[in-house]
Amino acid sequence: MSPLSSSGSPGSRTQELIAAAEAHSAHTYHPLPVVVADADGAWMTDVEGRRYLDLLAGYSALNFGHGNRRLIEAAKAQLGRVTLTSRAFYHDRFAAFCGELAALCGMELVLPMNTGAEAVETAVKTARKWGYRVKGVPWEMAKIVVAADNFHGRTTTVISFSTDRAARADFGPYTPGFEIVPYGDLAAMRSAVTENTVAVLLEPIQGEAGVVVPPQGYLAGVRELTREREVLFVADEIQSGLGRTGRTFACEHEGVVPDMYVLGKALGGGIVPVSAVVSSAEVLGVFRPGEHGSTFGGNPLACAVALEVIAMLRSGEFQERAAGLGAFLHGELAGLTASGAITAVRGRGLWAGLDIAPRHGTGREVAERLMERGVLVKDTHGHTIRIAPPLVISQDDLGWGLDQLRAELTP
Ligand code: IF1
Repeated sequence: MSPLSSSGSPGSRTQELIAAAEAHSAHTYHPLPVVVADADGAWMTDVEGRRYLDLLAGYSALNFGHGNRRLIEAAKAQLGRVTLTSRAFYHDRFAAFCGELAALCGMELVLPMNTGAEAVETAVKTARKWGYRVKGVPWEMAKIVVAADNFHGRTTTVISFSTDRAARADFGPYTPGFEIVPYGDLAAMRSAVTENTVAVLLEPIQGEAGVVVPPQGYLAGVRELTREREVLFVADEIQSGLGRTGRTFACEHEGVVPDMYVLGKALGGGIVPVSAVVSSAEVLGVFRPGEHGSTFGGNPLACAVALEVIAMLRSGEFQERAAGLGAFLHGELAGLTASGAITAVRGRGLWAGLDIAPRHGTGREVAERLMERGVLVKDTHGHTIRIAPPLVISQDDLGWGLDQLRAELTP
């Protein structure tokens, strides 16, 4: 299925392009040595013509696969009409985008942005303003409770409440106003909440931490606590949302509806960056003209693509695929766990974090060897690998990818 060169060593074109990229870019990443030139569905082709199964899907930004026909058509049609107006004017896709995204979320108002980090920043500003103007928290006293090992983006404020050394070490001074508690610990969360707490900001499943699913009842407990204490429950569903876990939102697995969804990644269909904060009129209604915005936020191209994404999610087809393929994925991984090659598997739906037995090397080393077998995954934290294929992947292709993993981890 994957016609890879038998040597698996990078070709000269690949080496050339990597050297040139490293010569002219800041070294903020350590990519696998593959240079992609083309992609379709769950497959990517590199500059040497080698094919790879994409089991990362742009960290869930490509939930609908590479080159998804419906999404490409929606983008193309919009490219021929109007692509940018700025928010100084209305455009004819804006109302539908806001209305339909709000409806998908069961909420009232939408505040569109572009990247995930911007949407998280927007959520922070919204919660603070709501805290001062609605809850009545004394000025400058607002506190937001977050979880250890979170990943919410890379702006200076967002890294201020990161616990990851690399992500924050040299970038202070830090923004105050955040309280960090262990993830999954409801008692710790309860003690951290005070009358000045305006929000609890959580990933319903922690992605970067290694696809960590909180203990059963945690999200529901946070919901109850935040309701009791008049605190906003802000769910960062940037990675977990929009079908990945087998539901539209990961919060649904515990029957929880937060006060605010923070969305990104897959909302842009893997074509354009589209993010948004979605909430009630009481909460997002705090903003007045001039208080927040973005040149590109809610632009016509973004709205056109996102509208198609929303329409695709409305059918439930992708959530169902994620649930079905997810059951297959986790069944196969359970087999590998039983064999001892994997020491732990976490996740929900078509999303898994696996801890590789140390005898097989680091996650990075396993990812490099899988690359040579035509499978692309991404490591995190030493011995963990995450798997998040496009939701359009066929079960055969996924099975083939897992065969490669099994072959790699079987002596
Ligand atoms: C990178 C991780 C994934 C996110 C959640 C906000 C953002 C993200 C829950 C910010 C972004 C990314 C960014 C990417 C790596 C990646 C990631 F490993 F860091 F955690 F997906 F697993 N909230 N996640 O996951 O969104 O501003 O990037 O649009 O290279 O930093 P953004």
